[in-house]
Amino acid sequence: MNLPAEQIDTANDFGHDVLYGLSQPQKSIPCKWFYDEAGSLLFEAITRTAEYYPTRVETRLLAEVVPALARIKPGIQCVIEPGSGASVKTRALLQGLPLLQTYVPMDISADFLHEVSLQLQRDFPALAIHPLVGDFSDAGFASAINTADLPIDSERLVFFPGSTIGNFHPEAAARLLEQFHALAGGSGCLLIGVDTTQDEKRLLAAYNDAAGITAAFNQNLLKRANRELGADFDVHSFSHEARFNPSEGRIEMHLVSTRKQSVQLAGKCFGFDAGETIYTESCYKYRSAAFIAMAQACGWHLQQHWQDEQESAFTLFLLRS
Ligand code: AVJ
Repeated sequence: MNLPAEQIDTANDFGHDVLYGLSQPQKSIPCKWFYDEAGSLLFEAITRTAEYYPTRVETRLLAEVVPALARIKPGIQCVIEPGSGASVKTRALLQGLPLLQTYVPMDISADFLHEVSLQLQRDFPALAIHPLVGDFSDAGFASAINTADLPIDSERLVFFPGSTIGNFHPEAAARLLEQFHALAGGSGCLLIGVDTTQDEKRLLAAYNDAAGITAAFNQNLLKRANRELGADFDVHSFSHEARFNPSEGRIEMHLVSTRKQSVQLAGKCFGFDAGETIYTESCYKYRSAAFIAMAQACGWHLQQHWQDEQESAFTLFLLRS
C-alpha cells in the first residue's frame, strides 16, 4: 500500500466555505466539513443508533446483493469508493467478489482514511489498497483516478453506499453521477445506495436520535470552526434541529441560535437573531422512479435493484454504462 495516502486537493478551504456561508442571508456551512476525525467517529456512532435505519438496512441488503453481484459481474477486479469513511459496508464486497485485486477508498478525512486503510490492509493482505485523500465532489477528482498508479484496464465497480448522493442538490447529484463514469471506466458499473424512504416520522427520528449523537455531530462543525479557524462560537447556544421539507423532498439539518448573539471569525463579526439558523445539511429522499430517471439522464442504465421492505424503502441500485 502506498502511504501516506495520496492527497488530491490542494487547499484546505474550510475557512473560505465558513466565511462565505455565514455571509449569506440563509447562513450555511457545507456538510462535507462534518467529517474531521471527531466527526467521522460521531457519524459511525450515529449509524449504530436505533433510529438511524439506513446503515442497518443497507448492510442487510448487501448480504443479498454481494452474492448476486458476484454472479452478475464475476469479473470485477477493482472497487472504487468515493467518501469511503470507515469502509464498514465495503468489507462484504471485498470478501465476496472472486477476482477482486484493488480497492480504492477516497475520503476527505486524511487521518481517518489512513487508519482505516492500514486496518483493511491487515485484514485483506492479498488486496492492493490504494487510498486517495480529497473531495470526491471536486470536478478534477474523477480524473485523478486515471493518473493514479492503478490497473486502469481492470473491470471496475464504483461503490457509493449510504445515500451520500442525497447530500447533493439534485443538479449537483446529476453532475456527480456523470463524473462517476470517469471513475468506473468505459464499461464499469455503479452500485449506489439511495434512501427512497418517504415516511416523515421515520425520517425525522433518524436525524434526531434520542441519545443526541446527531446533535453532537451537527455541533461538532462549530467546535471545528473554533479549533481550526479561531472562531468563538458558544457551541451550546446553537441547538440541533432536523426538519422535513416536503416540497423539496429532503431532510434539512440546522443549528438554531437559541439567543441573539454575535460570533467573531477571521476579524469579522456575524450577528445571529434568536431562532436564526445555520443550514448544515440536506438529505434528499428520492422516490425510486425519480432516481432511476435521473440516473438514466446521466448515462446510466438500470441493471437491477434491491429494496428493503422490513423497516424502510432504502434501495441499492446496480447501474451500468
Ligand atoms: C452519510 C450523508 C448518508 O445523510 O444520512 C447522518 C449523514 N447526517 N445523520 C445522511 C448524516 C445526519 C448521512 N450520509
